[in-house]
Amino acid sequence: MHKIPVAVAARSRFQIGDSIAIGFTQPVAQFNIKWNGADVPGIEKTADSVFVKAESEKTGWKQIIISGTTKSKEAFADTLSVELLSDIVPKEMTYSVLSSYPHQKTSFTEGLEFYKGELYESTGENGKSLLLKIDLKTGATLKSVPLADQYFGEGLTIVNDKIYQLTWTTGVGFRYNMDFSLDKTFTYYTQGWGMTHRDSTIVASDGSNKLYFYNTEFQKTGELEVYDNKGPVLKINELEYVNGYVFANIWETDRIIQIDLANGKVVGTMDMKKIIPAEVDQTGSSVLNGIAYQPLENAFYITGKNWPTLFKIKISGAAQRDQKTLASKN
Ligand SMILES: [Ca+2]
Repeated sequence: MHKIPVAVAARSRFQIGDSIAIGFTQPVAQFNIKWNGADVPGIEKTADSVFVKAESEKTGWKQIIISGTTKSKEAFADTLSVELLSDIVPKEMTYSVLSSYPHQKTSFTEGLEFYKGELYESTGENGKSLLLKIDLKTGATLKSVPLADQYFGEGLTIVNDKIYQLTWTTGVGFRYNMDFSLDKTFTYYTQGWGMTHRDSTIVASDGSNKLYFYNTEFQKTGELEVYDNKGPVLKINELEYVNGYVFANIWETDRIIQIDLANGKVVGTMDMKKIIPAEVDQTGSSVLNGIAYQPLENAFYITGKNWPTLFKIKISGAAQRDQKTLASKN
């Protein structure tokens, strides 16, 4: 059945806090509005429209259901999907290089993380993909395990002495023990891009604007849509969780963004163009990718695919979670 809707909106994209105008295509006797399944507290009315305030903690797609009866006594129920953008402008972050270390040019970096002070890396490309433990000072391989040729290695994270590694398009991931012996194979239903974790919740990206949450058995527990004030931020790649935020490489750009994990808003953005080593072919696939946070130094280590260098940097201007607020909420 195809029916002309009674309730309509002129557009679907709004910022959090905006007033969403809903018009009626015919006279309405009475109506009720649900915002994501809940009653809407404040509805403003004019002669031919109602206004719903786009109240939401989180960015992303929301649903408005308007049901009621027209003056010609016909019942109606219309659904409007609206996409809520962030209501804040991301702050420009800056960095300073503290030191630089060698990075293996054969490593097509897809994951980078410190665990108990030691550096681990996951590399991609079919037939060349590896899980690596790296000597930070020399860049040399301390331990490695290859992936079978059909797997293109992607994100890496380590939780409770288990190493998790994604693959790009096969929907298969690997969990290893700290000696690199295979502990378990798991599956998921998106592409595999970047990975990090908050406590024992694994956070993964798939090249869209979404972050997916998994438990340590890799069962999905939730997802988050990431937006700045202009729209969805696509191609979220390698990830690093720090104090309530996720820092992420955006594929095929020289940018790292800071995402508030509580609401999906991009709070910071940083141009890394100047850090790209001179010998890196910027027309190819050798893009910035790889962020690892070292809490003991409050420093980030960043590199790129096939880059000769791993940089230790200090980031300035990043948003900070109020630790007191965090504590009182828990
Ligand atoms: Ca990382």
